[in-house]
Amino acid sequence: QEAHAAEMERTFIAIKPDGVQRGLLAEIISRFERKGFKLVAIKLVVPSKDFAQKHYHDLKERPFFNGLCDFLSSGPVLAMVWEGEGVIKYGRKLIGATDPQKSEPGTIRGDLAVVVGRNIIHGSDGPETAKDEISLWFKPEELVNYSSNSEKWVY
Ligand code: RTP
Repeated sequence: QEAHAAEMERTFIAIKPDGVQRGLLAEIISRFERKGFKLVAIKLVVPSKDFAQKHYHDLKERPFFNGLCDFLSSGPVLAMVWEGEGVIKYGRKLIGATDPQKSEPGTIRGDLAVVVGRNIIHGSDGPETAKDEISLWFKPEELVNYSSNSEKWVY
């Protein structure tokens, strides 16, 4: 069972300061929970600007990089790790397109956000980023190992 948990796919999901301030935590968590994914780590943090720059290092050449890092460090962020088969790709699907004007209704951004600079949530875009982001935001001991049920229909 431990070996199984160690191999299970994980992704980093963060509710950005706009999502926290708008009171959307329960709504967003509930979408991941109801899908059947398993929460293995969660904490509320105000990242420093330096930390935000580390998180978004891939985007440092983009014109919006500075504003984006200011925004991410402007208030509490709910950092989470979710686990389950296909959770990286399907997590992105639940989240919807980066620009909420293009996200489909039914997705988190499609239903709950309007502009790209305030799109309420972040999700890792692939296995490598997921690994990097989980280790940037969490210490190994903050990832909780537990079995959510004894059946196989929930991860
Ligand atoms: P995320 O990493 O937050 O899940 O978003 P993403 O992969 O869908 O989009 P990415 O291109 O990695 O951009 C990261 C975040 O930067 C902000 N952004 N602002 N034109 C703009 O002002 C602009 N473009 C992107 C968004 O908050 C986006 O989520």
